[in-house]
Amino acid sequence: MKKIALITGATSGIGKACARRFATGGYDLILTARRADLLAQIKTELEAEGTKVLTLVFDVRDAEAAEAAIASLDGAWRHIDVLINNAGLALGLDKEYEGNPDDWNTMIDTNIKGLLTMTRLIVPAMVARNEGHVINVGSVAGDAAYACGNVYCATKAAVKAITDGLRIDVAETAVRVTNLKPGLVQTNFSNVRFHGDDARADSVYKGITPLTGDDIADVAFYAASAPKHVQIAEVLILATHQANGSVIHREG
Ligand code: NDP
Ligand code: 8X3
Repeated sequence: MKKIALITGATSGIGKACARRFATGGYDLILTARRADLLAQIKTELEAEGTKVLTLVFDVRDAEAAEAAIASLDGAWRHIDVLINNAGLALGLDKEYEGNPDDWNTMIDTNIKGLLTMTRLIVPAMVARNEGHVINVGSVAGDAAYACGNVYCATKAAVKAITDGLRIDVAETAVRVTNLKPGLVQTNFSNVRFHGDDARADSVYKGITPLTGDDIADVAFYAASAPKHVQIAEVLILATHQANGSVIHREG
C-alpha cells in the first residue's frame, strides 16, 4: 500500500510543489485548501499520472470545518503517514505601530492556530500507531524579525516553538517532526502579502534568483525519505545571495 501525505495549502506555491514531489515519490495524497477549483485541477493532473488524490476544502482557521473534514476520511485514508502543515500567509509589510489588526488576526489564526488545529487532529493517530512525520513550514522569518515583518515573523517564531514542543512531546514515539525554514521563495506569497499588488510582489524577487516551491518540496521529500532513525529536525533553506531575513544581495 502506498504511503499517504496530507498537505495543507496545496493549491499554490510550496504546497502544490510538495503535492507534485510526493506524488512522484510514490505517495497518495490528501490535499487541502479553500479554493475547490484549484484543488480539483491538481487532483485531475496527479490522478492522470497514477496518484490517488482526495481533496478536502476547508479553511484551517475554522476548527469545526477542519474537524469535520478529517472525520470524513474513511478506510485507508485515515492512515496519514506525513502531515505537511504548509497553509499560511503574510499580510502587509508595515511598521508594527501602523499595522492592520485584521491582518494580524488572519496571520495568527492561519499560521499558528490553523497549524495547531491540524496537528491536534492528525498527530494522535500517529502516536497511537507509533509512526508518522509532521513537517511544518516555518520560515527564516521565525529566526529573527526583519524590518516591518513584526507579526508575520512572530507567527513563524511560534511555528518554531510549536514544532520544537511537538518534537519533545512525541520523543518517546517514532513520530518525526521537522521545521522547514525557507527564505525567499517565488510563489503567490508576495502577491497575497501586498493584497494583489503584483508589481510590488515582483519587486521582492528583483536582482536575485529566488528559491522555487520545488526547491522546498525537494527538502520536504528528503526529510520524509530519511531512514527511520534519522529525524531532520530543522532546515534553513536560503537563496544563494540571501544571508538571513534582512541581508539580501541584489544585482543591478
Ligand atoms: P502561496 O500564497 O503560494 O500559497 C499559500 C497556500 O496556503 C495556498 O495554497 C492557500 O490556499 C493556502 N492557505 C492560505 N490561507 C489558508 C487558510 N486560511 N486555509 C487553508 N489554506 C490556506 O504561498 P507559499 O506557497 O509561499 O506559502 C506556503 C507556506 O510557506 C506559508 O506558510 C508561508 O508562510 C511559508 N513560507 C513562504 C515563503 C516564501 O518566500 N514564499 C518563505 C518561507 C515560508 P487557498 O488560498 O486555496 O486556501
Ligand atoms: C517568507 C520569507 O523572508 O519574506 O517567510 O519572510 S520572508
